[in-house]
Amino acid sequence: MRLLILAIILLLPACSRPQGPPPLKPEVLDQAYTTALKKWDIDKDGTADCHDLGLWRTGIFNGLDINRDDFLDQDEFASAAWADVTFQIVQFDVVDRSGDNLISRPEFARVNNSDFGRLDDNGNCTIERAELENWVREKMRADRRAGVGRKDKKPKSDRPRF
Ligand SMILES: [Ca+2]
Ligand SMILES: [Ca+2]
Ligand SMILES: [Ca+2]
Repeated sequence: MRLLILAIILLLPACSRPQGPPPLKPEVLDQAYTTALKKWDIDKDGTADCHDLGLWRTGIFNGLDINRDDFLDQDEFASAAWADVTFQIVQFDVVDRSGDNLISRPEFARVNNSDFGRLDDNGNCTIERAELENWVREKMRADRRAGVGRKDKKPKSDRPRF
């Protein structure tokens, strides 16, 4: 489903109609921002940034490092895709930049997270409200094209998912 939405978003510029941006209620944006912070603001300082991303990755690394030697071998890394969808695409050999057949903490941390990267449009390592607003607009536009909800009716749920 996420892939379908992404595909629709990617196809949008090719078939966009000349119309203004859809109206976005402040409460919808607030809710989206709250949801994003709930997921990404690990240190609870009110901002979702790369420091949070580092903390999040450290937690995943700790969970995967079964023998606690501060490295991930191929067996330990095998479960990484369950914890972070990024690793469904990024394989062991790519993460292991030094080629020693072990993944160190810095090697693991330097792989960008695909979900965070998608939201952080300007690449400044912080998810801002404006970026989230753009994302919500795109998602609503995609939903409308996919026939989710009706123009004259309130959609079943205004809660965007990440
Ligand atoms: Ca934070
Ligand atoms: Ca290990
Ligand atoms: Ca940003």
